[in-house]
Amino acid sequence: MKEKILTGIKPTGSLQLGNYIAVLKNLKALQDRGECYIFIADLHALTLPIEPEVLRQNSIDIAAFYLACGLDPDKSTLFLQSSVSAHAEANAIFQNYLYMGELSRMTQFKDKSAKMKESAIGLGLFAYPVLMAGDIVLYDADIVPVGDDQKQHVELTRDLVNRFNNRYGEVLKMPKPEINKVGKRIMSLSDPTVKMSKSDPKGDIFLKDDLKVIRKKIMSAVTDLGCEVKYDPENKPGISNLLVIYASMKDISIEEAEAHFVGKRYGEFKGEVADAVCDVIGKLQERYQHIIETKAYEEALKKGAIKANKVASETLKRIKKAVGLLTLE
Ligand code: ATP
Ligand code: LTN
Repeated sequence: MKEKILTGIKPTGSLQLGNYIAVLKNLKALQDRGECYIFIADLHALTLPIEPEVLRQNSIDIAAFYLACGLDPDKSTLFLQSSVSAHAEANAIFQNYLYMGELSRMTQFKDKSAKMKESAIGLGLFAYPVLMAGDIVLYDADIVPVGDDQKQHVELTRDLVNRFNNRYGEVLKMPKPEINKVGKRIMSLSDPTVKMSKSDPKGDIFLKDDLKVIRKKIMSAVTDLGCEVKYDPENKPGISNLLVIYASMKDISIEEAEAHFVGKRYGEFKGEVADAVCDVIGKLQERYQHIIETKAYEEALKKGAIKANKVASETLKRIKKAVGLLTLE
């Protein structure tokens, strides 16, 4: 039996290099390895205020970038979360098996709600991991490739699966997070102590940035004291982040990247990092542009929705039966 692999990105903003390294870059290899369910977490994007037109455009962009990275709609299932109503139904059931205490300990919730008035924090933001747990178990996912920041949510899904299966028997499949060894958390270029993130675009490299802009951002990235190109995240967070980016673009280890830059100065180092990023992103942009022009994402999303609905509704039936909801055939 092939492994089932599932992951999603929420269309909250323009895709950035961290999204590429954590998910997009690995899509082709994942697709050759197992049965892939790759989606656009558009319901999750509603957990913070967003303009309807922006949400629509971002969703199209993510679909196009998935395809540009080599996702083949004949091999993998590409879909919009909101096209599969089982996600909302699973959410209604699973909200009773995750608790306020554990949800309030989620780092993402704490970060995103920190600057908000309590009276303005939506229930959806708080319950974000409930919907996410449903996304994962509906497809019996074995593997969930994500960046480091999402690990906690997948761990909570594992807790839910344990809790649910202890109560009702072996109903849900136990998923496992899978995180890149190199590039699990890409940091901002202007402040290497904070994560690069599409909704807080400070020092981000966007996949749609003009290549000249990307080069400029890298050349002016914050570096550290000294002049040695060395991986030392504690003392040299800026240089270490750029080394990780370089290693990810070249598909080499950090040690190999370090060895390549022995004796080179920061300026030369940054120039080579910029070349590596522009090379990868430039080619990606060409494929993306073609997909946008031909609207190839439309057919892919329609086809994916049919397959995803079929799989998810079967699992949902199993879940409903387990808890005692009548499923009349
Ligand atoms: P937002 O800013 O809206 O929270 P985001 O940029 O953090 O968005 P997500 O949609 O939350 O992106 O994440 C998509 C995937 O990219 C997830 O697997 C996430 O872990 C990963 N990811 C996001 N940012 C980074 C980063 N800086 N480094 C590595 N992985 C990342
Ligand atoms: N929370 C994730 C997006 C996401 C996801 C998922 C990822 C929603 N559901 C299921 C993996 C599996 C994020 O912020 N990137």
